This record gives sequence, C-alpha cells and structure tokens, in this order.
Amino acid sequence: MTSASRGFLGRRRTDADPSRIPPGQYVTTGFPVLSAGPTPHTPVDRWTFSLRGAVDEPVSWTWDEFRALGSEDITTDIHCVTKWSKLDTERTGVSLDTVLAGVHTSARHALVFCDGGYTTNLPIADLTGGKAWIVHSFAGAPLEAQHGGPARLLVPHLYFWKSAKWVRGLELRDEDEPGFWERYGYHNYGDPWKEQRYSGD
Ligand SMILES: Nc1nc2c(c(=O)[nH]1)N[C@H]1C(S)=C(S)[C@@H](COP(=O)(O)O)O[C@H]1N2
Ligand SMILES: [Mo]
Repeated sequence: MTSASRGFLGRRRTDADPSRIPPGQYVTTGFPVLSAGPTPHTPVDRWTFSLRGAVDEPVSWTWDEFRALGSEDITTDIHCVTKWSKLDTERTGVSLDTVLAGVHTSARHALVFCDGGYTTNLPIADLTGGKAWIVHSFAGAPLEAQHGGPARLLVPHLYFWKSAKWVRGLELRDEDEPGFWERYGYHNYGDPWKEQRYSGD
C-alpha cells in the first residue's frame, strides 16, 4: 500500500509563455509536495552518496566530501505527471557530470536509490551532459525535508517523478530495471514534451 500526500496546489497561472508548458500541463505558483510514504530525516553526518553496481570501483562520498565537489546554481522549470508545472525554480547542486567524472563503467542505465526505499530508473545519458544534478538547496536555503532534503536528484527534462527525493546514490546497470512508479505503470522514460505519462503513451 502506498500513501500519497499532496500539498496545496496554489492558484493556476494564466500569464505564462505557452511555449514553456508541455502538453496537458498547467502552471502553479504553489509548491506541491508529492511523496509516496513518510518523509525520511537523515542527518547529514549519516548521509553518503554512493555509486555501486557495474562500476570498476564503487565510490562513496560523505556529505562534506560531496559538497567539496562544487555546486552550481540551476534555474529550471519542472513538470509533474499529475499535470502541474512550476516555472523558474532556483536550486543549487552538484552536477552529475562531476559525480560521474572519472568513473569507468560499461553500464548504460542507472537505478536511483533513496532513503525510504523509493527508486527510479533512467539512462545514464540523461544524467550527463549538463542535464542532471544532486541538489541540496532551493532558492538559496537548504532543501526542506518534505522536498527531498538533505539532497534530491533534479532531472528537469523528464517528468518530476524521476527527480528522486532523499537520494543516496546510483546503481549503474548493464540492464534497465524499472523503479517504483515505473513498475506501477508509469512510462519508463517520461518525456513531458511527448506526454509520456504512462506505459503505452
Ligand atoms: N524518494 C521519493 N522521491 C520522489 C517521490 C517520492 O514519492 N519519493 N515523488 C516524486 C514525484 S511523483 C514528484 S512530482 C516529486 C515531488 O517533489 P516535491 O514534493 O518536492 O514537489 O518528487 C518525486 N520524487
Ligand atoms: Mo509527480
């Protein structure tokens, strides 16, 4: 059984540039919370980020080591499969290009793992090339626990369920493996511009 919590959606905006809104989406000024299950609270002194699976040398960073990799600011739009989009969200995080630099792997797929047991899968090609970050801040403040703090994945070009909250690492895989929502019938890839919401879309 899954319990879903859903926050206040805010008013619907009508003044947004339509070319920024994928098909079937509406813009919200609220900040909905969507979590399958309770919010974990892992303190940063017990947090690590790990690369495991099909990797020559498994790697694990402590919070301080991870933060020392260096962060960048990202301003981006996000699109939830339940049809809200939020424009110009400001976040700070470590690029997956930095995280994966120097990692030798034949793997093409990643299964993202998190505190609380949530998983999601995506091609490694969608994590690299300036397209994905592990973010720790929102609008200059530490990321709130309900929104994935201390750190979450941000993959803004895919539906927001791929942006796993409370992220703890990546399992690099030769074979693709569906994650939590993907096993429940969500689309395996989830491109909002192609409206890939559910398997078969
Ligand atoms: N660990 C985890 N990450 C998750 C989820 C979740 O239930 N657990 N929900 C996903 C979904 S469906 C959405 S829309 C976003 C919601 O992020 P927010 O609560 O910060 O708005 O987180 C995604 N990441
Ligand atoms: Mo979502």
